Amino acid sequence: HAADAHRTDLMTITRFVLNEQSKYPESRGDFTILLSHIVLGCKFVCTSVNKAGLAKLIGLAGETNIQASRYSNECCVDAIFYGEEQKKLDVLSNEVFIKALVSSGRTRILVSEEDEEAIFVEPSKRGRYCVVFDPLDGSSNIDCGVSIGTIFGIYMVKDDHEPTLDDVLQPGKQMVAAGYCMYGSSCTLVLSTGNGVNGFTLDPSLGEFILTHPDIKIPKKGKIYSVNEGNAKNWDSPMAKYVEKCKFPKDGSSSKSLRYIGSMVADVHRTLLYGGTFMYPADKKSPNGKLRVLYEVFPMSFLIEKAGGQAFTGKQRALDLVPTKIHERSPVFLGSYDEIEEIKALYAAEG
Ligand code: AHM
Ligand code: MG
Repeated sequence: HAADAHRTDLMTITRFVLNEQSKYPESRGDFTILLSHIVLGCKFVCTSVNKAGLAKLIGLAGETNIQASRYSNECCVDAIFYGEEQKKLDVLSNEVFIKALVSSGRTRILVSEEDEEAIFVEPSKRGRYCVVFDPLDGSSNIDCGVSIGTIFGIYMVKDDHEPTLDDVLQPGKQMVAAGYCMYGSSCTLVLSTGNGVNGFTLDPSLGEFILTHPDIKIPKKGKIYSVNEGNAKNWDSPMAKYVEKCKFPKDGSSSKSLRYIGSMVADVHRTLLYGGTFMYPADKKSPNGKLRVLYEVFPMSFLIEKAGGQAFTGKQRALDLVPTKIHERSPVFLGSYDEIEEIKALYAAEG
């Protein structure tokens, strides 16, 4: 009977968030509407990512479909590009999210990794939420079909003042929600609205995200470390010591495995489920690391903390950072609670 209920009583992401929001009597349903627009963006990008490999196969990349149709079956081309000029996937994803977010009527300021400037939503379409996002992260993995993803964080603006950049230059701990969608072997959306972290998998036949990973908790310890070790010659000493310890532990524990995809969403997803650490440290060449505070470090740190892990910058709790520019970078160490404790101790020791 239980299995039956499971098959016929589907917990979709919308139903899940509606349930959560009903705990707050002041809730107006705005968040649910905003989220459903984000979900639409994720579904669209998922479909586009899945078609991208096929487009490559028939030799379309970088060409309009008029040129392309010279080489291949026209009907097939139209089916893939809806008669539009082909856009690069990251550009296309950015457009889709911006249009979905603005048309929700629930947003005020948008910050995208793809746009130099923040987007201030026109007054007639304004709402209470500011959304910071990386529409398609992991660009180096796009062309070879490795997992990539969308990352987003959401702030709520309280009063009805004129929006200013300060509305989004807020520490990550002020976010009301954060999440990512991974375009991998399946399409998985992981979300936290403040209490716990939940994962939903797209059922392509229904076009709905179904709750598949309820109440994700990151293991307290981990057996995996994840970092671009090619940068090791430029690391600082606490970082070098931690990785040395992962490889040659002196306390009798077994050495850790290295896993690094180079797609933050995929690397963080694995870290959340299996435990361990994901690190993009500062190094001599990039004193602030590589990853962006607002739409990469904050949302992922928010999720990791809500799942029971920790996120650290090398100096402080990542979610305490106060960004001064929308595209600011920060080093980040995130993962299992005990692993990050160790990294914090190594940094503290060298003050
Ligand atoms: P991108 O925004 O250009 O895709 O860069 C971000 C990505 C992250 O997904 C990933 O964690 C990191 O860059 C990998 O960087 P590197 O290739 O230096 O290891
Ligand atoms: Mg990025």
